[in-house]
Amino acid sequence: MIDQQLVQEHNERLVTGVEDDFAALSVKLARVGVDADAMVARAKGFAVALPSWGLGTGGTRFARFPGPGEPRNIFEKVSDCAVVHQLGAATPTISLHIPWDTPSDPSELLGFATERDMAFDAMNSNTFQDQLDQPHSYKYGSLSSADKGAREQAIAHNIEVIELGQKLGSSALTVWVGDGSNFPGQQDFTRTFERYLESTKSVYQALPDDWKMLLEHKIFEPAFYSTVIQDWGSSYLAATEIGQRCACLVDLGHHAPNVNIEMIVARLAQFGKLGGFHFNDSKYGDDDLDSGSINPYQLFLVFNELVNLEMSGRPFSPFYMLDQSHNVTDPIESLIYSAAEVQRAFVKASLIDREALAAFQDDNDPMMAQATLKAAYNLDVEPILQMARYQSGGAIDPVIAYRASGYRAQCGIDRPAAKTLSSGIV
Ligand code: AFD
Ligand code: MN
Ligand code: MN
Repeated sequence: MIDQQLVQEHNERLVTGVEDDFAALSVKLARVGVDADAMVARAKGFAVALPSWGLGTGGTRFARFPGPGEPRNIFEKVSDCAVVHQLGAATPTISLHIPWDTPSDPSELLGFATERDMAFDAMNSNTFQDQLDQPHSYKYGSLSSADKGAREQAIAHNIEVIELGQKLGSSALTVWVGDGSNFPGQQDFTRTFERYLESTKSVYQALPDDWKMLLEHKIFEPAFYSTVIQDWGSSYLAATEIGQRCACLVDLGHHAPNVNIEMIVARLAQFGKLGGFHFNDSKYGDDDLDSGSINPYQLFLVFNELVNLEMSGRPFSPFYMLDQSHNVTDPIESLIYSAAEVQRAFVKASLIDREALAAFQDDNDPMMAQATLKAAYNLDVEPILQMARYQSGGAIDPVIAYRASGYRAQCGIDRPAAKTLSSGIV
């Protein structure tokens, strides 16, 4: 962790400016009947989970350029996550990837995290790569494989992930499989999907009553012709077949280009099958770029749907996670900044005048309807985010505070690079 004294000094230098900006924004918002303090409270209540696999430098299929002081094991990843949360105050939980993060002693890991005020969010299973000692290969698929042994092995792995998650206080299993085909004719679409359903139903039977199972779809990659859960339609069908506590997870980078993601969100929400998100941004495919770095308006429109859902009074508790690969930035900086971008979209979406919007929609007034959304989107809510961080004990400008702390340089000394880093990204 970073010395809290440094954070305090950082805040003392900036707080007067923040108070002035916040006062000005409060006056502006009061004119349209919005209480700025209530928005600060909302921002403080917002949380998004950190991906354990996002703490090391990612890479492409061409190369990986590691940075200094990268975490070499799950404990060092948790330490880095704690720093992200200490400064950004929006990321109190960690989403683990198994077996990359498998602890030898789960209670030791839980204790280590708890001491740092961190908890564990959804667990991710991994049946898209072979482990050294496993008897059956996933080369031709896992939960949907034609090989019964591979399917059984994948089912058993998912159940082990649930059992580990129970020991760590998690309450969800996220299942993403790379299963698919590279050639027309390679697989029978129907039989493959049937096998997937049969396997996931077996996993679901082991799901504790208070757990959720989240299905993550992805249009392509690693399979380049067909993918068993390639779109939200397949995901919805599977989640519906599997059971009530199974729902769809939307990764923002897993869609065909130009797909209207916010409408997918609305559809899944309407039918009670919106389970969670992997936030990131993309320009071309599953780019895993930092949230809000390419298309912040899309992120805002997604949150417009989420706030709508929240206001509707229907049951609402999607899992929010970041899922990014940091290739050219310090992962800690990217995660701090990205979490704040997601939080910003949430706050802006909370400022939409929904009554006016509904009236413009019913009057068929597209100009004023879209202007109502833009009015909220164009507001600078930075003082609200800064105030939320300040009141939560975080840093007003967390990336600046992080750089000033020298944390990365210290990690560079404390963590001499290992030959292989355990983190990975697809
Ligand atoms: C995949 C998915 C999924 C998975 C991850 C593995 O986004 O969330 O866990 O990459 O690195 O593309
Ligand atoms: Mn994902
Ligand atoms: Mn992905």
